[in-house]
Amino acid sequence: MIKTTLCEMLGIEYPIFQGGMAWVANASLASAVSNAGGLGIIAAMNSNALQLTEEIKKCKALTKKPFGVNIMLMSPFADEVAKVVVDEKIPVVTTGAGNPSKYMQSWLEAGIKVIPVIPSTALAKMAERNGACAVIAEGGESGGHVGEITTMALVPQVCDAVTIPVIAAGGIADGRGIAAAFMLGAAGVQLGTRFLVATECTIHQNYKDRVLSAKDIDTVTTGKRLGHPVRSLKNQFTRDYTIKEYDSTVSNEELEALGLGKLRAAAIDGDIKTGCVIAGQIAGLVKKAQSCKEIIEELFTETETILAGANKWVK
Ligand code: TUI
Repeated sequence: MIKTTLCEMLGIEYPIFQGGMAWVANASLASAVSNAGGLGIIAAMNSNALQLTEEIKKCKALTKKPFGVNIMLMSPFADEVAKVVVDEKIPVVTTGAGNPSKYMQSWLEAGIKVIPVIPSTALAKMAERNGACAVIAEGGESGGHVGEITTMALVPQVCDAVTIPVIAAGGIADGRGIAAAFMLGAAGVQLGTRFLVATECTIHQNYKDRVLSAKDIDTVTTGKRLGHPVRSLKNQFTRDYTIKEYDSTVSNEELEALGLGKLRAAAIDGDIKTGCVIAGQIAGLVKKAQSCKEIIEELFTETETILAGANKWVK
């Protein structure tokens, strides 16, 4: 079985995180991933302090294994949920969409292991200086809010820039991707898109079906004009948004308003036409629904086979 330094550091069996996806990563999904030996992560994203506390309690009832919470730093509730993770003694916090510096001291004093998502070497170095125990280097292949650099280019550069373990994210959905991440120097991986179709993932079936039918070129980013590009599956929403994004008569405020509530519409209500169906570029590889346990075991069986030299092209 593949073990890395991350397993020991976090008390997990497999060096894999489930991404803290907004409107997706709830107690059901996070507990299933943790019970399967990975690190399940609850997304605080759309929750206020009370809602996050409830979700954490549900997760604690469903697993005795460690799980994490992801704090989306652009969330209007970031300050209040930052306190919840301390009160609830969450062992691991990941952050996204910003710089977590202002919360680091209180989290570290509470004994929380902090693992920020970073899209550049500069932010990785800053995270290490501020006490992060690892970083998640997320390439632009990912779903959701994305940076410019691809996983292939970002991961080895981040590995050279810091001494703490690096977790690779973006464009990984099978054992080939995990093996490649190890080759680039990563100590673990974070997957989002593959877990969207997990049986324990409670999003609307329409969303899951859309991911299962996705092809390689089906994702697009929108929102670059506002400085926050978001990758999702092409649909009526992305077409309308793109037209308005390139129309100078449309104000930034109008554009912001256009995106409001669209992820919830897709994930909860199943509106995959005018909602924002977030998924990464690797969606085209995701072809079957499985339990989190099946997904994780299959991923690492494949990884082991590949790392043992079973690549058919190698002479
Ligand atoms: O955060 C994500 N993925 C997300 S967040 C999200 S919700 C959202 N909706 C509309 C606009 C923006 C967000 C949906 N998916 N992944 C982690 C991630 N973090 N990707 C990129 C970053 C990031 C970007 C800038 C991390 C740090 C950062 O720092 C900038 C700075 O200097 O503060």
